[in-house]
Amino acid sequence: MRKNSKGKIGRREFGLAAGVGAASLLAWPWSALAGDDGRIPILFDTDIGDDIDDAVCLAYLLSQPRCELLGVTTGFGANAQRAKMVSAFATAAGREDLPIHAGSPIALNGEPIDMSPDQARVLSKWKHREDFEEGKAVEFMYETIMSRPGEVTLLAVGPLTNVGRLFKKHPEAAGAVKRVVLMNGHFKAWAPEWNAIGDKAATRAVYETAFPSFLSVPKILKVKVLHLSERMKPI
Ligand SMILES: [Ca+2]
Repeated sequence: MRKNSKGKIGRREFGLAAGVGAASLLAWPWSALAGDDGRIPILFDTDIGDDIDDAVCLAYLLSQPRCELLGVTTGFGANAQRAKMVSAFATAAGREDLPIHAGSPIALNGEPIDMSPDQARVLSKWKHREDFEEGKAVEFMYETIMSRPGEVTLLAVGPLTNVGRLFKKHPEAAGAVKRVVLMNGHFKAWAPEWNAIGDKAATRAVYETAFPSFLSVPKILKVKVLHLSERMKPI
């Protein structure tokens, strides 16, 4: 369990924050983001495997009929393991076809990311793919965005290594996304936020990039959107 300067942070707190990110995306500006078929095309970038939040978010996206989940990318170390966990969710949801790609385990400043996902210990109990190779996420993100210019919403709920690499390597992709939505930052002075400091260079790269539309959901917002819990019940 991660800690900040205020002490231990509960799993429910993290889970709710992730749900907020997804639910905010799908509930709030939906009509403006949806395609002709009424669904929102989404690329989901995650560091699933530590706290429960990203798993809640992924389950929500897989179960939400208004979401056209184009693919999932994993980051923040042990990324093939994290991709296997995404695969376990996708398989359980009947989405064996879901494109899943593992990111590079190297932060944008060149330092290796040494994080291993606690939840990988239960992988043996769940059917999943094994054929994941790290370092494939960015090109998949780029090709997906450029194949549908002006349509794709990129949702990231972990440290921004993959997202930062994407827009550093392919700056033209920044103008081709529909919207970038992050669960990132506090926007208060009391403590740094995990996703923001997980790869500081990548965070800087993303916040310095201009997008057609950009939303960063701060963790503190979770306390203001408890009413959205109704939307989480189908999970
Ligand atoms: Ca996360």
